[in-house]
Amino acid sequence: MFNFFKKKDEDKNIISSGFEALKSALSKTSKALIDNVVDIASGNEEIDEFALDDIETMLIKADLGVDLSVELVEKIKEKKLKSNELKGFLKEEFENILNIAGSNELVYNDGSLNIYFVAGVNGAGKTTLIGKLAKRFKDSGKKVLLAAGDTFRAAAEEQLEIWAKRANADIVRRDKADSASVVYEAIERAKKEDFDIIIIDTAGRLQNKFNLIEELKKIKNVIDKNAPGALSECILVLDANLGQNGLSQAKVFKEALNLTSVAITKLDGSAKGGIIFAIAKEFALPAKLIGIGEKSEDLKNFDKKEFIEAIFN
Ligand SMILES: Nc1nc2c(ncn2[C@@H]2O[C@H](COP(=O)(O)OP(=O)(O)O)[C@@H](O)[C@H]2O)c(=O)[nH]1
Ligand SMILES: [Mg+2]
Repeated sequence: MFNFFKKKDEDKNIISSGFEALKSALSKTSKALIDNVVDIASGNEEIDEFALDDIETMLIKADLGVDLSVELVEKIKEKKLKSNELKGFLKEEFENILNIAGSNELVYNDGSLNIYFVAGVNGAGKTTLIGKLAKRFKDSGKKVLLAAGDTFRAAAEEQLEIWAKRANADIVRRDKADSASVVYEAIERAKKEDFDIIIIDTAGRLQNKFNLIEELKKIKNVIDKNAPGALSECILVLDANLGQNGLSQAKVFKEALNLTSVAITKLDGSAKGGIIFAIAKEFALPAKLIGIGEKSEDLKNFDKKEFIEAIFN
């Protein structure tokens, strides 16, 4: 296992310009999560009951989830924190939460087939994320096959095909076929032609929860049966703008699938990026990828330190 997208020292300039892009994408999240909360209390006095109530409200509003917000406020009270200690406290807590959720490195096993199963509701940004990821893998010399498993909407397959062309990746597409059979075909082809990677696009009709979950489980079984051990990541894609709804979506998908990570899309301009902490805390699911725009280059590895720096500074 190694980090596929590890930064090299000579890329320092690229990293710093990437950091600026991240910081600007996260500016609203940073305001909601840090500035608005820290501004409630000022000076070096102990934070009083009234301020604690306001802090709790602001944390919930910043999409940290009720449980986590209440827990943080309890700690502030217990520790008898002073106003000027609040920012440092939050930073430490957020770092701890992310650490507990586990590694943020996308799993990639060199020398064998790697399957990335991508799930999430319609519009979350799955197909876009797959397109961006395919391009990154291709650019680093890997043989990439996309499986058009969202067979419900013809437009979804076309969209994936456009990304496949852009990335110069191969695609298995069978209009209106059963998604599990598309995945089966992709696995057979990948084995025969020695592909390094399959990325599976899936449907996300949450209106028909039962059917959706059955379909996803069926795909999972096809993978386990025909390519045992090849499933490198089962990724849930969440739109950052959903805030608290993201938590209920995560619950549904976690019940159906053995998720290994989340990808948070549309962080650019969203004030609800705090969802990353709520997901880490509530489901012990690490974020591994983040989307900060619609273009190929707008996919970033989730880097804890960088993320925390971007929202705290
Ligand atoms: N601003 C922004 N838009 C995004 C991002 N990721 C996806 N989108 C847009 O969100 C919309 C839905 O994305 P799509 O990949 O089709 O979602 P899917 O239904 O889950 O496959 C498209 O218009 C994308 O261009 C992102 O990180 N930032
Ligand atoms: Mg799609």
